[in-house]
Amino acid sequence: MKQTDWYKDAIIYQIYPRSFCDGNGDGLGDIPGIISKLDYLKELGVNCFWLSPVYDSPQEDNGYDISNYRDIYKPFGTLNDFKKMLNEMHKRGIRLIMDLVVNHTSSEHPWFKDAISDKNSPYRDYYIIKKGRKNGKKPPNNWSGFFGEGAWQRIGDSEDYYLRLFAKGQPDLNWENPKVREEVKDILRYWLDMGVDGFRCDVITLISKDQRFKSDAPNIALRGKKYFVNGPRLHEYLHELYTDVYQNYDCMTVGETVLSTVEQAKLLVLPQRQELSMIFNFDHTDTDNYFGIKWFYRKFKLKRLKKVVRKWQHALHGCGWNSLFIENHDQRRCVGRFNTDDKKLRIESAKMLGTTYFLLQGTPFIYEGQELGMTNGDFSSIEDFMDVETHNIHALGERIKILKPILKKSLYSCSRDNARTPMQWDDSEYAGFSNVKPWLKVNENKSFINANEAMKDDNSIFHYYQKLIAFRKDNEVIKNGEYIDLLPNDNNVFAYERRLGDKSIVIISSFSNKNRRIRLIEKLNSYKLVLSNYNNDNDVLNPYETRVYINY
Ligand code: TEU
Repeated sequence: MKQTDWYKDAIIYQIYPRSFCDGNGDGLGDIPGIISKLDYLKELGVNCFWLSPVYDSPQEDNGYDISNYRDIYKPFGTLNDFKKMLNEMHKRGIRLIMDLVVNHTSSEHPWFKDAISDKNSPYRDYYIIKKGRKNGKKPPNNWSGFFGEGAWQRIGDSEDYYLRLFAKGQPDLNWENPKVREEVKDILRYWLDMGVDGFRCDVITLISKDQRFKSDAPNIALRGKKYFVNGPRLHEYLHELYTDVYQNYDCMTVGETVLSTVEQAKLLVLPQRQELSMIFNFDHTDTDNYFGIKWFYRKFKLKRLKKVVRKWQHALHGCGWNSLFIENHDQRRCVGRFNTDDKKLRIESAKMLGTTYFLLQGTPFIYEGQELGMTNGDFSSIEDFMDVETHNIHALGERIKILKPILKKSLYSCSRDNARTPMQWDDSEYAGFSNVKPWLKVNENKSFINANEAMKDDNSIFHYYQKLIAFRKDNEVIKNGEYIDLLPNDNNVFAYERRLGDKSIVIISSFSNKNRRIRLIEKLNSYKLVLSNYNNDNDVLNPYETRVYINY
């Protein structure tokens, strides 16, 4: 079967299974829970899902540590439940892409267990195992990983270490070994043959490592990244997966391309290169931190956001494909972020942020709960957090004696658990997520932020997203139009145009909690207002007001 580019018309909803809906009363979300909510999601209007990992796993990193790529984590359900879910999704005209985590496995994967229990194991070369320096007293080089720790883990009291760019239980696979690549292809075929529609490829830009394994110059974080991000054989590997697997299915791939520049990204998505369908870039999520490190908070500036949006919209226009997102399971919630910290204006600002990213060129993703304007968690102690990264950073912060209030503020506002609190379905004790105490603390604001309320209220964020989705569908200007930044130097109002031939759409969003005059009102004489969060058409923008105008 030949690939088509259906993904350009997709509106993708990300489900984080642990936190979505508990169908069997154990406090953990699961597949039966997801099935029970498909009609809600159909009503929202999305036509594709990205499901975070449901594979068998010891859950050190909530499933991003896989111990069996062909089975489901038991508390989430069975393979039969999975097939039923896929069928129910397809029946509703909704596709499904799986999370593909193949930079690393779990340390509980039988390959890894075999590899470290026997030096002659055929699986030893599935991983990156090297002798340490100084007779094994020091790791093979000075690389550091993503979760605030060194990148090497000593194997027992031997002289050998394995590479792990994330948690201890996430050993990196050795893609240099052709057998590893064949295993990955078999896994892909297994799920594609079952009927899944594609993959979100976890940290895919890390799969090729510079084989010299040299130490790097001292660096505040991610020492060695020039040797393990966008490594020498990355494009070759991706093209190989494409030719041997993807091209035989009508599937799509979206790469999580951490730390990629536009030049690198173009190489990944130029269609004639046959690597990935689209990529996630993260530049906009770094507009409120220093050095690309989320823990180093920096006051947000709208001009910075505009600059990265311009860069990516222009770079891929006509030659590749962007994905659009403001939330996912690793990011904090968008309400309260990007200057929208005025709690009284949560609904207005959620709609404004939604409009601003949704009508850019690319495929929009909505993260569970975003359509309700869910907020960061209300955690009261470090014990409330479950995320391995959060605990590592906490330990690191204490070790290097970061001032307690600073460490606390940073952890509480940036922890990934902010996005992982149980989905708020109603105002009952556990928010309708479960009938027992959930694995992570339910946010108390479930009393007024919940799906039940949102469905009843015509003015809810949910219904606003419904309109955004309906407006995007079948709209050629949004899909293919060029991007023009109308006010590049304004630090309060984001205004852009999408233009295709003589058709034009203008989006105006205020990122300010004060009234702001619109400077573009003359341009808009021949336009009509089609969507907004205030229903106001004069020349003053209310706090966080957003408007969409068309000229056709
Ligand atoms: O994330 C990769 C990644 O870069 C993040 O770990 C990011 O650095 C971090 O979340 C910033 O706080 C992917 C998955 O999305 C994430 O959930 C996994 O933990 C990680 O890979 C390892 O598989």
